[in-house]
Amino acid sequence: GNITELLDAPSMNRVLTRIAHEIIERNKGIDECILVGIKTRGAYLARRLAEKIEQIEGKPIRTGELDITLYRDDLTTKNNGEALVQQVDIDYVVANQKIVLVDDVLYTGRTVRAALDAVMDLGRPAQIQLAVLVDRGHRELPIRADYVGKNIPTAGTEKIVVCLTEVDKEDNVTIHKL
Ligand code: 3GP
Ligand code: 5GP
Ligand code: MG
Repeated sequence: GNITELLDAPSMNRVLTRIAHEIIERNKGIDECILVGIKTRGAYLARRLAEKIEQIEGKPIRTGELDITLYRDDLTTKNNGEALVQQVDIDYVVANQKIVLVDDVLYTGRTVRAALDAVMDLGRPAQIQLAVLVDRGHRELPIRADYVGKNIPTAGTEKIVVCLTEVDKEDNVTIHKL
């Protein structure tokens, strides 16, 4: 199929810089915020945002990670099509804090729903926000992102490929039409 580039490395960097500023602005600082990245690529994006926020604010922001796997193709389990939390790495008290979930691609919203459950199991946050690099549409749940890098209306048959230097040698976002 054909491949189109949606974000190159400089554009991705600008988008992340903009989201870092938006997070600081919306929360009037970051003292009560914890960035929580959804593995794999959402966790790397959360670390990049944390680095930018620290540069802008002159102090560190707390970060954590969630490992959530989607069993979309697994017809052998009762969890078919559902997102399951595999691991929670948040070494802070979440009660009364503002949690900013970070993921690479937002699609059906099922991964985020599982992330909301995992965070709320740890305590009662003051607020949970969501930042995504790409919103490709096709939500199956009433979930939306507070910070969006790029809105990309997609067909169900299309695939967004997010490459990050931490795992993929390069930074870019492409759409693959099947
Ligand atoms: P990620 O862990 O960095 O998000 O799920 C494993 C990888 O497969 C994901 O990487 C994601 O980039 C890619 N992927 C592409 N389409 C899908 C999809 O529909 N669901 C999930 N879970 N991952 C997808
Ligand atoms: P959702 O649970 O919203 O359907 O999907 C969110 C998760 O699935 C993201 O973390 C992402 O890894 C993956 N995902 C869904 N669709 C795509 C896609 O088109 N491209 C990529 N890279 N990941 C996707
Ligand atoms: Mg992801």
